[in-house]
Amino acid sequence: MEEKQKEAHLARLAEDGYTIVENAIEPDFIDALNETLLGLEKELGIEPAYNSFEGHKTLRIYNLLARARLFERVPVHENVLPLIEGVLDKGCLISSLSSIAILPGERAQPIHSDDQVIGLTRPHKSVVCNSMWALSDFTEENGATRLVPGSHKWDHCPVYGEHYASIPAEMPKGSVLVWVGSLWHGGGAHKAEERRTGLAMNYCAGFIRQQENQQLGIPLERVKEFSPRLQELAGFGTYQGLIGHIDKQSPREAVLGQKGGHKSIWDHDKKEPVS
Ligand SMILES: O=C(O)CCC(=O)C(=O)O
Ligand SMILES: [Fe+2]
Repeated sequence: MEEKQKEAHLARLAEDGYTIVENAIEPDFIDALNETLLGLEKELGIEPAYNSFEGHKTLRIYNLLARARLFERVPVHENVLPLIEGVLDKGCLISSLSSIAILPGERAQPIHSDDQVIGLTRPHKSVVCNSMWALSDFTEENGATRLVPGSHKWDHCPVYGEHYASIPAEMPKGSVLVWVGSLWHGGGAHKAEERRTGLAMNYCAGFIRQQENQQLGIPLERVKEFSPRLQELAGFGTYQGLIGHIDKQSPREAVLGQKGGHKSIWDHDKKEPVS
């Protein structure tokens, strides 16, 4: 992503709480993701969660990095990750990676903000930044994510189940919606025929807990094959050379047995002993 384009997106994220990157994802990658997700839905026998938040006619598959290697390209995508790093910082982490397919007849998800469970006094610096990859077109009729622009600056969270004025994040297949964790939003009602498929690629700051436990939820044999950057994003590095260390090593070194170039924050002025 070009620097100028990135700055414009970051300005919108700061002001409105969200932005849409059109033509962000390669069409053949989108096709492969759709095919893999349809296969996983069958293989895993995915059913709706039957609750008001995850939906009664919505199919969600969690922990996708443990499911197929294709998903390893998602968290590091060059048209999305720079925006996340711009909002959080380069020490950001994958919070969760799941698919959300909304099927005909689904009701609107209650408006919420993704960081409200953390309970920080609002407004606050972003500690969560999420994205929704449009694996199909997103339209008002098929349940495009609803947004309350500017609500990330408000000092309170929405009341669960209450109606709020919102706009649909309409976008063509291959686009990515990015929003900050405090923005009020929710999945839309589905009143059309074709499923609305999204990939929820969510990130958090490197100093808070990830929503999906990546270190225990992804087999280590799989993590060993991740790129170094993906290993860091999954939480196998440390934040600022400190948070997440194991005996002053990063998890990558201590658990995966890989060289991580990690330096403890305390060793910034380390000198060899004088004999
Ligand atoms: O499906 C969507 O459009 C949004 C889902 C969402 O916001 C959530 O599950 O937290
Ligand atoms: Fe959400």
